[in-house]
Amino acid sequence: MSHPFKSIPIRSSEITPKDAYLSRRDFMKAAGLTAGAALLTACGPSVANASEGTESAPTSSATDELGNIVNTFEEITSYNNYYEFSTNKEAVAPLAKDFTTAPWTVEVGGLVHKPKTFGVEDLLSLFPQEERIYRLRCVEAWSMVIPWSGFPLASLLKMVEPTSNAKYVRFETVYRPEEMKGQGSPFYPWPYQEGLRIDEAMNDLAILATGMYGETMLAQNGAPIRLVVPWKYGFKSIKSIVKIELVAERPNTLWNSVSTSEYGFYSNVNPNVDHPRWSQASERRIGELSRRPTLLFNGYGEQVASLYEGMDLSLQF
Ligand SMILES: Nc1nc2c(c(=O)[nH]1)N[C@H]1C(S)=C(S)[C@@H](COP(=O)(O)O)O[C@H]1N2
Ligand SMILES: [Mo]
Repeated sequence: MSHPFKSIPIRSSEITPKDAYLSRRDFMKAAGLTAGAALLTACGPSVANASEGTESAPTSSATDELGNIVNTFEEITSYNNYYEFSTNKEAVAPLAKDFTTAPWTVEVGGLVHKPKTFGVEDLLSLFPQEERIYRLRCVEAWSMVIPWSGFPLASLLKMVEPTSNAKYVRFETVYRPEEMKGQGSPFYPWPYQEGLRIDEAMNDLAILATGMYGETMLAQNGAPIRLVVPWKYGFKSIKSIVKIELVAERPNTLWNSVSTSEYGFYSNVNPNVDHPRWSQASERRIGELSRRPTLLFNGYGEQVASLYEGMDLSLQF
């Protein structure tokens, strides 16, 4: 079995600011920049560790399996789609700054034998956290490469034992309009919800992410826990999840309710099926000047194409 991603098992106790710093330093090295430049651009509390760390740099969190360099911490945390806070990507981070992410529970139920409500800290201790460097391709035709930490969604689903009637998985974001002013907007059917077919949800590429760049996830990226489904357009990767429900029927999704003809249930990344209002053939990688071609299934076809055997990929949007 070939794994497309660098899967580095890490225990949460091992995730330190220093590791995160080293990852960023590796990135700067890969980008041909000096240590001084790395210091100036490194974000967060890690700069104090700068003089250490010649020993045991992580093998490299610097590129994905295709050789794409990871985006900077700064890029990943300052350009966000999170409509609960704002429709302006640059405004999300400041508005999400004081969002309460603890305590936090995730209710897992529906068509399962063992429904259970988990505290996020339970999930962190039950399931070993792995680093997964994934491309994120937004339906708006921009993309990033992001070093998540998290665990396979399948591990959690197996624990609650879905019944044979469970055919889909439905996810729901927290509804907290006092803290999330965007939820006051009548244009969207809050709370945000998303869904996957159960075999998609069981695919090893689908993870629940709790961290990014080796650090605890920041609110703008969907803290404390969010879905990441890297072969689908970014809006499937729902943030700040409080509920996961196994169901028999295909669930509604926020974007499909808003515009059925533009945002389908499957929404697999596909350069050959244009959005009604723009081409999906290419994308703008944040931090790069020229566009690059978009890959079918965002480059993860080897792992996921079999899920869609016999389906007409031009219709499934
Ligand atoms: N709850 C919720 N989840 C969401 C969104 C949102 O507005 N609300 N935006 C989606 C979109 S369109 C994208 S591209 C990704 C962006 O994730 P990032 O900001 O961590 O890069 O989150 C997705 N998950
Ligand atoms: Mo998106």
